[in-house]
Amino acid sequence: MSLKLVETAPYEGQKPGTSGLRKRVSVFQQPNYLENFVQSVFDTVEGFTGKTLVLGGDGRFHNDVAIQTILKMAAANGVGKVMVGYNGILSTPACSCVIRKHKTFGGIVLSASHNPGGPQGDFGIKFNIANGGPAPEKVTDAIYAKSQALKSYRIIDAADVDLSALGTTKIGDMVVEVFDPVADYADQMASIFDFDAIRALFAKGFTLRFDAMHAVCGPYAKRIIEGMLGAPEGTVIHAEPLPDFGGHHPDPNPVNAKDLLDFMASPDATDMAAATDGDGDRNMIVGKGFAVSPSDSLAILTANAFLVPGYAGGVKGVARSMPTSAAVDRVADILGIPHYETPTGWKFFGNLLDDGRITFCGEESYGTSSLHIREKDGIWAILFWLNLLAKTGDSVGGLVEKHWQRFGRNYYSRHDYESVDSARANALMDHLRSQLDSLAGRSFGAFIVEKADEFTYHDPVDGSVSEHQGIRIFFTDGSRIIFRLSGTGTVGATLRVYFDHYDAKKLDLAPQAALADLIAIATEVARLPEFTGMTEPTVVT
Ligand code: G16
Repeated sequence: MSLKLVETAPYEGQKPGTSGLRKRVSVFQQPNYLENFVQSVFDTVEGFTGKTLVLGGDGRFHNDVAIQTILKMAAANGVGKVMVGYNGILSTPACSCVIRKHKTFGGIVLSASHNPGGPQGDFGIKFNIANGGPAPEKVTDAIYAKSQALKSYRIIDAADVDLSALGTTKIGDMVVEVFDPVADYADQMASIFDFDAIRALFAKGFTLRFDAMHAVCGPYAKRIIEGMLGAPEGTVIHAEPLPDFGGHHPDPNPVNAKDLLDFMASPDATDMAAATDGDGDRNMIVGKGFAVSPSDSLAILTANAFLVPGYAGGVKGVARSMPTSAAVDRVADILGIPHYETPTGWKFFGNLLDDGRITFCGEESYGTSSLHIREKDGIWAILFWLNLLAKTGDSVGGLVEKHWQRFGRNYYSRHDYESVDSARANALMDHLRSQLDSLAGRSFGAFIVEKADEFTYHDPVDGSVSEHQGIRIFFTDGSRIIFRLSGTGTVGATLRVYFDHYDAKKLDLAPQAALADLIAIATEVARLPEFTGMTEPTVVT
């Protein structure tokens, strides 16, 4: 085994987006591309010599190749030990759990999350810090700066590690431990939720369909839901992680999990259905005939947290990303707890959680979690719902309706325009910016603009400032339209337009109908067809 210093040259564009560096697999397969980024991480973070790192991914194509490279580079850079998931598998929430439980220096997650996989699909890499959460912007900015001036990387010439054998081995002086990626996470879930009550629910004949979308959650859901909680075998479908996710798009939303929604609208529907994404941090909850809005899910979990043993001590506060509906704010106001509004990106919740300000946080993009880890957590959210159903004896639909009756309803939807030409998408945002000073006071039918701005976040814990986090139009009745460009896409630009409209009395409208006026206003103000070249969004959530 010998240590090599390999000369390299910077690649443009290795700037982490909303959640790590995500590119086409073919981009990552270029000589030294992954190596450059990994060396930039080691050159940026300090104090890892002799310490432990956690490593794993969602099993997508290139996962295995990348893991072997990272192991050899970790050894060459002086890491003391790497804990790597069996067969390279480790969900994002389980990685956060393991980092925290074993007090490691940090971890590396290989995933492009909900983006498609396979040789033609996407790949990604993300560095998580010692609190178990994604590296904050100041760290990712520094990694990017290093990548743009990189001249060489360090790697050890060694044989590949057998990831299909649990136990320890060595590369040079570095210990490699191939560990069971489910065990610690499953223990944590059992310590939060009332597993006895959920077991009793299944024993009474309650039915669930859990779609793991051939992504990372299959082994977790099999062991926890079918194994520990006694749900019948076959409850978890698409349970085997596949490098191309079986050709599907592992994004649990009404478009990419349409089969699940169709099933739940059929006479064969189970009592509840749920799906998780590529790396297991997103979740979708489905009742008979409808999907629960992620913003509502966050609000409902917060309002009912007292039914879950892990949160019986109370809720300190809540946070949501800015484009997420204000449903949880109403719950927080009634509970008398603070609520925070952060930019899109899970990394912005880290300080609030570490500072003890919040118990729950969530996003409209199908992410919900709590202070138990520092990532969003798909299976956690599903277990939370099961816990609520077990304790109340209610249905998914029943819980949602009762919530609206008590708090009113935030009609909410997100419209995505995918693969828009980047220059045109930026021109659209500039066009909106140019109107910010003139929109206030303008009437659009019954809607009057109260103010319009571009969201800047001032982190209340460390004082950091994040600018350009979305353009917001507020109306006098409390409705909002938000425009932002996604930071997770890999082809062109994805424009996201978010709609939020509150009604305390009319609770049973179809969301797109309830939001029709706001949708028309957005189309006019942003000249959507002209800039996007599309007359309809490609995804509606
Ligand atoms: C990531 C981030 C989330 C964010 C989502 C969408 O999720 O962790 O915080 O809400 O992307 O971001 P954007 O609107 O910029 O595409 P994931 O599940 O992809 O890691």
